[in-house]
Amino acid sequence: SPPPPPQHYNNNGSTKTRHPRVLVTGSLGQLGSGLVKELRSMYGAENVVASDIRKAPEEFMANGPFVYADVMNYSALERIVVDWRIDWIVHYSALLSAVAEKNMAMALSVNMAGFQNMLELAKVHRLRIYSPSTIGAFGPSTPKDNTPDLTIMRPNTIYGITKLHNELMGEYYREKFGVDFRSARYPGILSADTPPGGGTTDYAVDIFHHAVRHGHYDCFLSKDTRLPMMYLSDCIKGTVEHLTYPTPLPQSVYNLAAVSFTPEELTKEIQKYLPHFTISYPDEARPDFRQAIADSWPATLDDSMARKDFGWKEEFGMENMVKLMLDKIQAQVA
Ligand code: AKB
Repeated sequence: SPPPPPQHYNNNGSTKTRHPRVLVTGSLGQLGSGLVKELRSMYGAENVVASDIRKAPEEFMANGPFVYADVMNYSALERIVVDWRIDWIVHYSALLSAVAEKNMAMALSVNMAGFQNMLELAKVHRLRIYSPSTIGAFGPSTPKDNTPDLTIMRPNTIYGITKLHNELMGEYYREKFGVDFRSARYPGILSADTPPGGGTTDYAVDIFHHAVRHGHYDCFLSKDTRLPMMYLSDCIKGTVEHLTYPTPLPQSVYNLAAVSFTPEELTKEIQKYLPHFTISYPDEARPDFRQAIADSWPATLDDSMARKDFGWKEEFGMENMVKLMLDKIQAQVA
């Protein structure tokens, strides 16, 4: 089985070990704040530089360095890398599927040009770079069930096209320039404290808030739309295991999965705790635009290579995830 994550980082072959200094972009998003917290607990607050283009809440600022980083501005990014002596980048800034579909020009800039800036910085400054991909990188001609890492990839959304482009560019930079590029295809991520940012899987978070607050949810996907999902802490755990693995792994990009469910199955699980909860679905003749996006994605993922190569294993299945989401949201409301 894979060795545990390193406690120290040996920079440039010196015999002295020290913690890596990590820059996290998009750190105010659904995933960024949790990852920053975890990395700070491992490496010390001063070694994890959080960044975004919005002002951070006070408590975020108090917990360690936070800087403005526009992923479109190469020289400003380079200044951060140099000034802070950055070793690793975790690149989270991106427009998600639903928002990207409505803002094509911005999605191309942020998702592709922004990523390209980070990749180039990784090449020039010999940085490790972790940038997640997504189930959205697959497309309608991809086998839907137990989708493997290596398969047909013809995404038909702007989000998917930009993410697949990034996977290929990362692999190219690894092959050509020796950049330590790492990526995982995330499923939909469920979290109670941080809201998702405009994706197709967002229904699986919204449903809990509506169930607890209003007892009803108007779902934008059809009841039998099966998609891969994961609880936030599992996603952070898998990301940290992958990011900190001491050597480059056999593949640059891995599928990462935990559970798969439909809105109807999720509703039934919620109703075990909230029996009066009701849900409605769109009229089949007039589907929401996100239905076509969801229909082009896998229903279940094969992530056996991540399990084999870096020991990935989720803690949360459907039952404990639903219970925890409801407990957390009920505590927010009380
Ligand atoms: C989205 O729905 O766009 C994201 C994703 C699956 O990448 N959550």
